[in-house]
Amino acid sequence: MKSVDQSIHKHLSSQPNQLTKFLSEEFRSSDIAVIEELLPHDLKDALHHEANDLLEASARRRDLVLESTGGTPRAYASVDRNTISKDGNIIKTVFESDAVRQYLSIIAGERLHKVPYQAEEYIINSQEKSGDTHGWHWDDYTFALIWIVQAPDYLDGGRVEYVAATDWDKKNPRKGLCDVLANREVRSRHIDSGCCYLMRANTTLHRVAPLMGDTRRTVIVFTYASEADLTDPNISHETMEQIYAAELQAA
Ligand SMILES: O=C(O)CCC(=O)C(=O)O
Ligand SMILES: [Fe+2]
Repeated sequence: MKSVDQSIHKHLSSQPNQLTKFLSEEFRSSDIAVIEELLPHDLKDALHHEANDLLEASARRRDLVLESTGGTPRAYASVDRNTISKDGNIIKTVFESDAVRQYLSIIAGERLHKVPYQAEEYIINSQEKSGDTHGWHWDDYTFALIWIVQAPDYLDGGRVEYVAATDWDKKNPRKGLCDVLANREVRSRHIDSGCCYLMRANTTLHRVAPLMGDTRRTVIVFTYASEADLTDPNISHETMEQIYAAELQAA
């Protein structure tokens, strides 16, 4: 898919320097940056279409509580990485794009790498009914890029809530989580459809607040590794192993 990468490269080369600088400052100060125009419009439309088609064809409900993140819920429909890779095209191509990774590396101020754990490369999640949520957690790898395919109505929850500069205490996750929530200010943002956001996800506690109405929120999540992640012996994948147990066993 060389031509797709070329068109992304051309699009990103034409982004104003001021904007890129603004995004990198936003990321440096808050560990999260919302990007409106990471892709040309036709490609973004195709990306969203593919996510909706795959969801319709292959979504599976996840309804669990994860002890590894402090006993927090996951309640949504999702499509796993291998199904997206097998039945899709654009999501995989955008994930693999060197131009996207290079641009995000400028914003992050350090190099982003392809994640060395395939199951976590890209997934589709959709909170689809009242109460659906992606509960509090930290990610395994440093960077997450989340594409908002469909945002919920403003008054119906589904906001991204987060606390930057925090650590996942894997030995005592419940206590670690409660300590952060007791002592730190939680930030909250509605992120509109058509945008994506880059987050320093291994040291930013985050969740998608429960939906409160008959609305829907769909995202595509890309995971990237930092240079340090590539040799970090403490990285483990217990949340993925629980959420995608059936798929991982089948593979
Ligand atoms: O849906 C979102 O905005 C965040 C998703 C997320 O945190 C994750 O998949 O690890
Ligand atoms: Fe996450």
